[in-house]
Amino acid sequence: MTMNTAALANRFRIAGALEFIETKDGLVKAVISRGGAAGELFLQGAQVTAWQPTGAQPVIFLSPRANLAPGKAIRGGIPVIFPWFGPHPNDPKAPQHGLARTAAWRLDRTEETADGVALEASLAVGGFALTYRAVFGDMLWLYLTARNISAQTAAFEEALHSYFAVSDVEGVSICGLETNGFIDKTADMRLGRAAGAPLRLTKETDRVYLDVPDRLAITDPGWNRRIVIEKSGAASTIVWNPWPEKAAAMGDLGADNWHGFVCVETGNVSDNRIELAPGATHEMTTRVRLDAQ
Ligand code: TA6
Repeated sequence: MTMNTAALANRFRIAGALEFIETKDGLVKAVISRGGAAGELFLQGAQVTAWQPTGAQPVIFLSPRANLAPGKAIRGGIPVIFPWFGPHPNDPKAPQHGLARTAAWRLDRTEETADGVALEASLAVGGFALTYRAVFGDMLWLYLTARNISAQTAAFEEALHSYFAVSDVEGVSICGLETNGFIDKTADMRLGRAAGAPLRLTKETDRVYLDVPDRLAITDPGWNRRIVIEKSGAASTIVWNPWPEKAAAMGDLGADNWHGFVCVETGNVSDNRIELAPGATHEMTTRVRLDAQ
């Protein structure tokens, strides 16, 4: 059951802090503003598409060519990837990156807290019950909980596929992965060795890092800031930028938009996938904040 925008606003709006609007193609998004901080979340996919703390440049990138239409994956923001990451393991017809990002989530609760404006949504998918809480304030807090509602032990992969806005992807460096090897998706899944230094992107990059530390940072000299990503319950990090050639072939991105973002994704994928007994739950959290350089 989907509620129309008016009914949603009636039930969930918070005067001066949270409103609901509908895009021309009929998608509903929550628009958050509080004490100068701003944010957006689409109910389709429970997808954060904007977060900007007071007085700062945007932290989340949304492609200017993104499809904002029902059933289409939105290019940018923070897609929620569940219950599989990448191509389906044995069904080539199944959509890339699972079902949650194009599904209609149900909004369950909104509130103002000391940390910011919070929205809670839920979705039943693939034998799991998901709840997702996003809190928009001076920091961005994300909590994804999965409960196995089937009668069998079951496994899933998950990721918060965050597109972080940067001044220039060729100028940033990523700290926290110095001692981790990776699966290189640009080289037939070959294993890459730990670099021993912060990661700089110099070409198309698509890497899965396993068993990573709980704190990473993107240093951006162009905007004189660091985006700090702290997480729990998430053992994998994925780093991605398609570079110009692949970006040009993506209708919802284009060769003019690849420079302004880097994906640094929090998740549990590949050997870090999660297995849950019936009735068991798993929570993955991410907190994003800005540090001056
Ligand atoms: O997270 C990196 C990745 O898995 C890449 O392989 C690339 O395909 C990217 O996701 C985007 O996937 P999408 O299905 O949104 O085009």
